[in-house]
Amino acid sequence: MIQKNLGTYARNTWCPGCGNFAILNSITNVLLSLQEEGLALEEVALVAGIGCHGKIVDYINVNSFYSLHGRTVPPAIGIKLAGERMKVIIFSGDGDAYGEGLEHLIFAAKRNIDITVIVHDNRVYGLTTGQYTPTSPLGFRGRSTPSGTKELPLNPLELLLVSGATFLARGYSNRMPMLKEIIKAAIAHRGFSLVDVLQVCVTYFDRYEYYNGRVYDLKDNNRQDFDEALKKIKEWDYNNDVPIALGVFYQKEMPSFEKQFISPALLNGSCEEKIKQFLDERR
Ligand SMILES: Cc1ncc(C[n+]2csc(CCOP(=O)(O)OP(=O)(O)O)c2C)c(N)n1
Ligand code: SF4
Ligand SMILES: [Mg+2]
Repeated sequence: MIQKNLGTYARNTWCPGCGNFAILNSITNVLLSLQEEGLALEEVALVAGIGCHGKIVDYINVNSFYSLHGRTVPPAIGIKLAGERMKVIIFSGDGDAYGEGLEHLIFAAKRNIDITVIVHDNRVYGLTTGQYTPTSPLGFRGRSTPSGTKELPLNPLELLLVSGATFLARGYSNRMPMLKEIIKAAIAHRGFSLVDVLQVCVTYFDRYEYYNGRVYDLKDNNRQDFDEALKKIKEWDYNNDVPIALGVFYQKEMPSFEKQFISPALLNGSCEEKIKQFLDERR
């Protein structure tokens, strides 16, 4: 069935000005354009975490699954293994993906399963009103840290690159045309893809002014080069006060996990060879 718009009857409860609107607009636009290119929306499954971000699936008229907090990846893997043709797209928060659910994310990257993870990285627990998360900067003052956090943030892209992810990008909710392009490329990628979206939470951690003055587009970077990607990813460690790159840092073609269950041909030497070659290149 061809759908002209993907709106639902659900009342939107996000705060006015929230960066989640840009992600909703971008993914809706991307899904409609993929439909025009021949994708059947019945073959798309959205998986949501728990948090403000998770409500996104209520606002898109496509099959979806609400997981538990931090548990988006296991149902997404299940859907993909049960239906190899499915496009599985996760919407997760920074608390959800990088805190509670981090171990699942690492294993999904390690396996290179063909799913897309879009992280609404507002660097705060939005739904539970302002506690700090793994990407909150040092000294972040919120409900659980009134005198400021005492620990440095995690750089999730660095961790996922070394874990084996084959597509890693960063977008920003206030750069929507670019965000659409990045999300479309992530969905098209065959393998594990993750887009860390700097999604501003206007209520608990308003960073519009900060990001607007610092973001720049990655241009002419060699996406296939692991070392170059690592260097660029490490440039901004989610804490230091430097320019912040947006775009695709890394993209590499590799056999994906689910294929190995459906194609006996891939279980023979050729698949192992490709994995070995991939690892050799990274040494
Ligand atoms: C297992 C479990 N732990 C904690 C919670 C409470 N909880 C619900 S949402 C949330 C934080 C959400 O933060 P994030 O993932 O960053 O999403 P955001 O609201 O910022 O979009 C927490 C701690 C829960 N529902 N389940
Ligand atoms: S609390 Fe923050 S993340 Fe949640 S809807 Fe409001 S602005 Fe958006
Ligand atoms: Mg959050």
